Amino acid sequence: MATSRPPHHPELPTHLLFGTATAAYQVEGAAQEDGRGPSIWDIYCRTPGRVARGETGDVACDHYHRHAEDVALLADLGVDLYRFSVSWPRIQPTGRGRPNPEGLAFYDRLVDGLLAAGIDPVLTLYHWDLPQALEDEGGWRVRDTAHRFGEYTAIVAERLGDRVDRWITLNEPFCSAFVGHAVGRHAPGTREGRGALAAAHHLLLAHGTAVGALRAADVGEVGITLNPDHLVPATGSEADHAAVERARTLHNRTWFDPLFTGAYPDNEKEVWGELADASFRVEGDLDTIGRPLDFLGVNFYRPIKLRDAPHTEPDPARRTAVDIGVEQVPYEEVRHTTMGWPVVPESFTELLVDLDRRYPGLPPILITENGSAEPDVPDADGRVHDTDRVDYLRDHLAALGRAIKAGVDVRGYFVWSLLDNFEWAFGYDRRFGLVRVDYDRLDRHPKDSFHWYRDYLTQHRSRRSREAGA
Ligand code: IFM
Repeated sequence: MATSRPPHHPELPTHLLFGTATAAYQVEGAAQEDGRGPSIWDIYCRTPGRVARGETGDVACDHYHRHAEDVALLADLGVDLYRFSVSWPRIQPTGRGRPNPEGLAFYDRLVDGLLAAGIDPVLTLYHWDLPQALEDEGGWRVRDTAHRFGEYTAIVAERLGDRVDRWITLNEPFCSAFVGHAVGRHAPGTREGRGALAAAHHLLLAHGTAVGALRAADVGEVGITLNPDHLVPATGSEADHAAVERARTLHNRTWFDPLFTGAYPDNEKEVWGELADASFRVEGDLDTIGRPLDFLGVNFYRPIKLRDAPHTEPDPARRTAVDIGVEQVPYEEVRHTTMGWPVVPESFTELLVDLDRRYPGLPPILITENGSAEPDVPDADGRVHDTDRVDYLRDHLAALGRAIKAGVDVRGYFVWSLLDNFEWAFGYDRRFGLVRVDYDRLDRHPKDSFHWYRDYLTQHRSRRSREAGA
């Protein structure tokens, strides 16, 4: 049966706010300027073999110097919101002690520029760039890092709390804990069992500690950004279903259960065996972690299909936290982006509806990232006709509309990303931007998707004003 295409501009409820997102290490550059200290990503990038072609965030998009130009692009695009992250080692070069005035001054300039352009800033406190000095003391494996994060949060809140209305504590702690400490594909790049689980716990504790600091500073709305996965069993077999449940704990429940139900997942022993001893958890931690939130950020890109598979490491004592006896199975017959990710928009609806049903007390949702990496070959005039990205965005917005119709409370949506940028271990050749960045000249070129999103936002805003006037 032929599936009908969603309209070119799917109409979403007019209360929805729209934006784009970036993160400090991926766009700022100026890595050694104005007192910024090294982060774990600076060190990871310099370790041979870790990042494609040995690329680093040293220069990135040079947003640190070109932020005014980037704010002008956002104003031209017509977004309501812009999500960016603050670089912890720009504020506290060693992760502790007195703040670096030049670091704070940079975010003052950025926030003031956004507000002057009529754009509301949405600030993420941690998008993976831990000060290396804290990593040298144990990083997220140790409890003290959560307290350091609380102090850093208080500094940023004191400085920017009068102008920033939406605060996100952590971006995708799943990646920090497990991709960083168990898969080893992100900084700090280790393959651990218990260390990764301790990192997961201390990230949650850092989040709760930061919520406390943000409430004390009386800032606006506070939330966290998670990247829950839509997990699909490869077959109807019991074994594949059980594999999906183990993966659900690794990917989703580790975060959602303590944050929104006040308990740790009840199947941890089955997932991690003796690694789940959890002696790093202290009584009272769940109360800190579960402090009420004003919104939940959800990042979504693609579903994951899984099957049951033997553990890769037979000795349980030597297993990493991600060796849970599951294997990813490729999606056949759907388009894949240059990340190798399958494009399955209906899984976006399914994920959101599923989360809504599993966690009845969830706060309102902001889709804090959604987008696609595409080949983006410029034509002879340097223009990028990224129709695949436009299709991706349109189809995911339509899928979001279906989730909202099914009762999910969504308040905002951000395209990842405003600019092509440093895509972590893949370096610069995975392009997610609405705006092409020429990495030799560092100039910016809006792609077709930029113009499409601008038209979309214009229509959305005019429907909004019509409704307000009606
Ligand atoms: O680029 C990343 C971002 O930093 C976190 N979410 C996923 C994006 C695409 O991989």
